[in-house]
Amino acid sequence: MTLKVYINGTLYNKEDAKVSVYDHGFLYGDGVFEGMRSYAGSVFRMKEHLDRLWDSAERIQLEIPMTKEEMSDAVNATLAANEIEDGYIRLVISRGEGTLGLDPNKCPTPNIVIITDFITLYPEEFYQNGLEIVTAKTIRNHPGALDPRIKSLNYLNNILAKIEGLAAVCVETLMLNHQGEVAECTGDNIFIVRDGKLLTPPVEAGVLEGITRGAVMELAAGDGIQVMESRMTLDDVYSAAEVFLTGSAAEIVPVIKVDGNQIGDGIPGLITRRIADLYTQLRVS
Ligand code: PXG
Repeated sequence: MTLKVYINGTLYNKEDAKVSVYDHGFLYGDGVFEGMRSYAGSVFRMKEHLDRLWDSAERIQLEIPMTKEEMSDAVNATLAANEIEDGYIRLVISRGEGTLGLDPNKCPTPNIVIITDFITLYPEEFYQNGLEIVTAKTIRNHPGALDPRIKSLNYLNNILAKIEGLAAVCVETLMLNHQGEVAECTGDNIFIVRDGKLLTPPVEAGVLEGITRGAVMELAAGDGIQVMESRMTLDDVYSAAEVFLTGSAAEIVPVIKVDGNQIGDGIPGLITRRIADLYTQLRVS
């Protein structure tokens, strides 16, 4: 069966799902997006994702021409049309078709795209044995340039960081902020365990407020694991007892080596395993 893609209220076959080359999302990266997961046919934390999407859109003064309820219905209808139970959903809102100049006012109508597809997770081996990551020279966006809280279509600096990581044969790459503090990875948030406590950089350190990150903070607190937002350096990461990454696509992935430094015993730690178990229970509940 050909996958169907939603564009502005209509479902198109994947090969016919197209937007204009004059779309400012294509010309300038002018737009916002979301990446969500569905488990057993229902979208995990859709409300939080839509809230973040609307928030991102507002921060770039892009008005989404539908309600959150309509969007939620459209996402569910697209999943159902494709008979996807366990999948990945990419929501893209671009500024829309305009002229060759930057002026967003020349783009009268945003384009709304919903892609639902099947997801390839990292190989099982990474979940069992942990990942090795490196730190990129490319930093996360300066909040005064492009606020990292905005999930914008401009992912070029994260892509540059990813290229650096791939050159070191690492599937994920750590990024610092403009102050040299640890921020997050190219598509995942980071947590460390120190003295039995879970720490993750605050949003003010220049990170995307991950939905998975939020879920993990709730799960930890509910399980009696102390969790705190805290600014951190690379040395804090190198000397952590455990490190793991969180993201909608990756879920919870243990990290066992950062820039060549072994983390803890070099195997996924107990708190990481506990959080991963709790997350597995939560996503299907
Ligand atoms: N930080 C950044 C910069 C992200 O792009 C996350 C953290 C995790 O957020 P959630 O809400 O998913 O827990 C993301 C996630 C991918 C992929 O293929 C991931 C993201 C965007 C594009 C692709 O893994 N965003």
